[in-house]
Amino acid sequence: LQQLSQVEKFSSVHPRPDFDADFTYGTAGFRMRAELLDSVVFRVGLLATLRSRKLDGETIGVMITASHNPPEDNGVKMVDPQGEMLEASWEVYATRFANARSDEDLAREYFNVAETLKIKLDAPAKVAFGRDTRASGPALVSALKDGLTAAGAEFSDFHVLTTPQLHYIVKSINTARSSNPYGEPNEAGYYRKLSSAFNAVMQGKPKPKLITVDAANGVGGPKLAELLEVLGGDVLDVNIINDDVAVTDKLNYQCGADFVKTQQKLPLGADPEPSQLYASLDGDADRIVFYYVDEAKKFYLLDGDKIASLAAMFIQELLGQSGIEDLQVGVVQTAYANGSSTTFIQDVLKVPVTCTSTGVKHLHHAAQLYDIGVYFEANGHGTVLFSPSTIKALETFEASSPGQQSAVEMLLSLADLINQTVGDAISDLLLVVAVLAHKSWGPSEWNLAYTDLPNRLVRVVVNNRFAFKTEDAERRLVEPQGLQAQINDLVKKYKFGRSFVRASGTEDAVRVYAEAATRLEADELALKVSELLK
Ligand code: 16G
Ligand code: ZN
Repeated sequence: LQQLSQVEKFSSVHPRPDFDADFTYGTAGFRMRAELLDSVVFRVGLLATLRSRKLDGETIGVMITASHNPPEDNGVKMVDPQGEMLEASWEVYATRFANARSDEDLAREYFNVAETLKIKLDAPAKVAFGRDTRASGPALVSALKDGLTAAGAEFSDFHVLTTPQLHYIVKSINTARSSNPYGEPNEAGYYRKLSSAFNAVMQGKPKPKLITVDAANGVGGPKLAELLEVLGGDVLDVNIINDDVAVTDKLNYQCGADFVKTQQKLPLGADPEPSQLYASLDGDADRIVFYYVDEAKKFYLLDGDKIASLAAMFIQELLGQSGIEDLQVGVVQTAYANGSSTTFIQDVLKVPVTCTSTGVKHLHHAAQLYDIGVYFEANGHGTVLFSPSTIKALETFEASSPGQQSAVEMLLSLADLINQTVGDAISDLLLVVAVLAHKSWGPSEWNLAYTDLPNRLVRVVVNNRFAFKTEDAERRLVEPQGLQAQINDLVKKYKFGRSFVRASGTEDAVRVYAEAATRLEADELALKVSELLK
């Protein structure tokens, strides 16, 4: 009960702002203008402490970032012990905490959650946290520390990190004393793990051509530079552009993965060099897209679907060479995946594809059902998960030829190279570079595997986006009634036509996606479906 008065006392220093709407812990945690977040972050500190207590003192992560949002925004999200997103049932508590009207209400919510979940308030709790480079970060970190102090958690401040680095550290802390530690639980350990895996995968391969990486003027720039230093100068030539984190207004401005994916053009500061490989990270380095220009300076995007196809192809080939027969690689996508990528993966690679709802947690969980699950959103967030039994099968496999042996070793090195907790732009960059080196491919050869169907994404503001209910991984509307039938009638008229409508989880709008055989038809289909919503 002393703790409850502590909670109230500290909370009075972090009052809930005047804010008409409710705060919601959504797919990306809480995210909004930074000046509204002080009380929210304080309260996340309280909840993270309870979550750690609930899980017998395992370390919970808290990341302060707003990813690709503009510099004046910030956000906060919790990381579960194995480096996964917060378990969905706790999102409700996060939302309730954030919306408590007064200090007393908050203390009551705190007590109620502890009671409902039978959490002992004197049990030990540990929380590890980090932040991106936003100017509002340090103040939010102090709010978080106050929350952790009020609730009585032990905490470690990892300062400025990429989101995937924090996920890595959380998993590493919690597996440190297990028979299978994930890695050294600190930043240096992250660089060492990635660089030794990359060196193993690249053994005997020539040094790749210069790569230009746009770091969105975010945390990925300095962190990639640190990794390259650990790798050593003669392994990889990377020209990092948009790596100014000192001028915080430059973050994500005309650059970064989201800009390049949505605008389909080069970021600020990139000189078009034909056939060179380019990549853009987002503001917290958990998303990456690649691209290149041809001799005529025409721009080609290599998005998450292209990365998934490349990774699945390489892994499928290695499994074939290894002689292991009972391991299944599968790909997980969302409805936004380009139809050509799905066809290519299923029909050419003969790899099964699962479609899930938008949002990393859905893809991640579906990928865990495969022995090796490749998941990517078209926007460039994704990773490849190797199940524990797959790792065991690889480690104990008795190869009957050197070819089999090297394929198995390669798969094991890939499992170390690829962040097993969450999509990681830096790790995905190394993965793509390695696969291209193995195939002796440049970006245009990679792009040739399949040709994207022309597509169009339209944002439509409607009266009530919650009226739009979907099924079948968001591919079909069940409400408003009758609308899906009208969409179907339109789609039928277009060659390779496909279209779906879903409410955004991050904005007050509905999104319409359409693809068809030609650019004009894709645009027209998107427009016509949008008109149905008015
Ligand atoms: C969130 C999701 C992202 C998804 C996006 C869709 C996470 C960590 N992030 O940013 O995966 O692509 O929402 O946005 O899950 P939308 O609902 O506005 O289309
Ligand atoms: Zn991000």
